[in-house]
Amino acid sequence: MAASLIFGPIRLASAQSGPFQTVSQGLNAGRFIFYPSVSIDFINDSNVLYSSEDLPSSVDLGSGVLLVKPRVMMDLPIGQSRIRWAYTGYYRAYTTDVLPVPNERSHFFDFEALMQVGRALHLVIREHYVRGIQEVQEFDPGGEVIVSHRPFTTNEPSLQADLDIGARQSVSYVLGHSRVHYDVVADIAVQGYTRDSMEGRYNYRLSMTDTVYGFAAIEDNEQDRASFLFQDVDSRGKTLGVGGTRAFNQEVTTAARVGYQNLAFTGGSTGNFGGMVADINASLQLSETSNLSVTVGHAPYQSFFLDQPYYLNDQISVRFLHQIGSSVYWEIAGTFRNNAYPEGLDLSVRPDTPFTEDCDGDRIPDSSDCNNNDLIDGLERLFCVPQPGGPPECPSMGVKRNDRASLFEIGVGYRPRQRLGIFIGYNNDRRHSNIEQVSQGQFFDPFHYDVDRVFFRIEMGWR
Ligand SMILES: [Ca+2]
Ligand SMILES: [Ca+2]
Repeated sequence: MAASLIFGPIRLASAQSGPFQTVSQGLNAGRFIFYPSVSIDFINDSNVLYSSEDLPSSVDLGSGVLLVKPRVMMDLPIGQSRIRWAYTGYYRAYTTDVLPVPNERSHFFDFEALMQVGRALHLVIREHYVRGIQEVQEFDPGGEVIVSHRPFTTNEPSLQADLDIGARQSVSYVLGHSRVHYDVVADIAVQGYTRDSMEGRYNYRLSMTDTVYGFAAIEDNEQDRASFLFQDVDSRGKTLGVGGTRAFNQEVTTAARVGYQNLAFTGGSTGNFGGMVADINASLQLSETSNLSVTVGHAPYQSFFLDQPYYLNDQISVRFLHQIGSSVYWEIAGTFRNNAYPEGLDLSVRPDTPFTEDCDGDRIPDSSDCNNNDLIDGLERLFCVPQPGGPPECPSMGVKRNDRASLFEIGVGYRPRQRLGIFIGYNNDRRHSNIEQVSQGQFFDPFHYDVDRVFFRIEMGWR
């Protein structure tokens, strides 16, 4: 179709987040192929702090943002093997002066080596490194953690070995490690965590593109909570299930897996989790000019909220992209999330509650409950309003936290030349919870935010 010639065919949205994704030819330099590019966004953001707008003290939280994203990707094909690495920087400057870091820098580094060893063995070595400030979804895909504008580091090396044991059958071994760490933990609940995982698969190839597999996985998660009151909640998980992938040119376009997971926790006062988990990413080419991608997830994610061990996340995302003529396209996307916490909010003093308050002012902590009402004073100040001559009013006491969040995006792009594109977009990112905290004697939803962004983007280079 002639319409596709200038723009290139609409890319199949990769099911895996795509640091190596390309839409056009790169620059050849000997055996190397380079993709250098830069994009510049001019953004009007209504709430850069993700503050609750229910707060009585909430002020104007909006800001202009200039976001410059340089990217360079290098591809080195060596026979059947391939080495790629990519760097993307996020350089943000704000017009507001309320942020702790006025000019933010984030750095993403990805490495991937696909190696064919002999006829039957394929090795994949990956590294995903982020030095981030805003990009909390890198380590909290369910959306509990709010952007705090504090720097963190994530480091995720992994190794995958696939061994063919016949024309259609193979076995895989996947070893993963994640380490997440915040530099400074003042006024945030997360210090970091370390996770190790191991997975074995038996794969059966149905066709050139489609593979189904059965898997067994174990993982070990060790938390660092930045909490004086609550212990770290560590977990060990076991999962059994089945999955399938569809791939074109080594890029996975559809991946689905469903299983049963058991999580056993240590630390905190909680039972274990046992239940279904699912993760489905499908990209469908509806026509030569339109593409639909759908993501569905159901999984427990670790929590850093008070003493909660995890939250059960359900989410669905849909993205539709449509090309009009040779150089114009538009897209629309929506994500809906529900996060359910297993335990009711408990403010009461327990046998293991540490001394946190200095009741008599001699600078030595005495108790967590100076007013002797069996509620931890630090939490009582956050969640309760004192009532004259009676117990305080604590509307969230015993309530199981439940968050609902949505993300809506719409935009139109124009690509007058292969190496130049512009995009105008709008997105809205919002969340509500059923928890009420206190500020200046008034109750408000501390997990509420509602962020509107309008942006204009220029993209240049080899992408
Ligand atoms: Ca004291
Ligand atoms: Ca108390």
